[in-house]
Amino acid sequence: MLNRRKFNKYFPALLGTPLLLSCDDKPTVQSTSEPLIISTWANTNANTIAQQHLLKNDSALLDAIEKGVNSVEEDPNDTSVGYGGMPDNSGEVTLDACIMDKNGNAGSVTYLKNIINAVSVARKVMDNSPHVILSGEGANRFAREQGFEETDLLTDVSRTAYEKWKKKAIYKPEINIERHDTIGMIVKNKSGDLSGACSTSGLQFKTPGRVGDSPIIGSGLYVDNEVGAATATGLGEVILKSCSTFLVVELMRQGHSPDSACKEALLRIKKKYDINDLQVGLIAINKNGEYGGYAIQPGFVYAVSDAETTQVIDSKSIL
Ligand code: SD4
Repeated sequence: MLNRRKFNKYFPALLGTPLLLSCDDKPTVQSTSEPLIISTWANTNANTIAQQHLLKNDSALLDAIEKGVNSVEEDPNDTSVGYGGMPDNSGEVTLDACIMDKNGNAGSVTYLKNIINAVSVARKVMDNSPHVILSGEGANRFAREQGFEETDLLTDVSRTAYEKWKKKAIYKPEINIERHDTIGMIVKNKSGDLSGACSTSGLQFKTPGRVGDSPIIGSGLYVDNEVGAATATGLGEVILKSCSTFLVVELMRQGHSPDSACKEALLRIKKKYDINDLQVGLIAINKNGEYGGYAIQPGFVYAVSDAETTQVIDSKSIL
């Protein structure tokens, strides 16, 4: 079947999408009108919110990203992020998030409890503290000082799912079945600047205290305003051990297209680890406004918006 991705690949001229060749000679896709916003999974609503903010005020790059990501954190139906996120094996929801700007500044929270907008706390860490990462009770204390309210993040749906899981209590991350919809969002505005953010409740039924890739700069998110930006989703443990998003940006610096850089970073994971039972999805944009994504397994999608359109793209995969 000729899906949107294949159509884009084979008929770019018909879409007014220029075909570009990078040093790796792979066709890649370039946005036609900026801002360019791409997010992991089908987070089209978050993209649209960011897009509308940027169309009103192109320089408010971080506000646009924060508001887009907040919408997913506040959505009870997204069981991998914020309110309604799945708990750890003790029944508690704990959140990881980070944000990185065009100047290389970053803020992050790990193991945050009872606060819906983890990415907003991460932004405060970046803006209002001398640190990059605040964790656990220290992150909560800082958030309270910054005026954030605490609330129960469990919903009836996530509580029931936890009670059901507890009967057997077997921890096993599942590929694309557990709603893998951690949001990583990376953006290039009209002025050509890059920034990004990532927010998650992590893997469901994880061990209390577990921190994944999402709040770690260079693993779940990396931005270099000279080169490009990348963000990740999937099994955080292998992403952490591979510094995957830092690697993607460095590969783009060497001339790889976003698609090719994401693929190469996944092949590095494949070299060291048994990847048959795990999923990782990577997405990237470069300074020219080219974007791409790649996953280990089929089934990963990402949302792409420019000034006019939003589409969900089926990612290519190495398996
Ligand atoms: C983690 N990478 O905590 C996250 C999980 C994820 O969609 O992406 N879920 O390991």
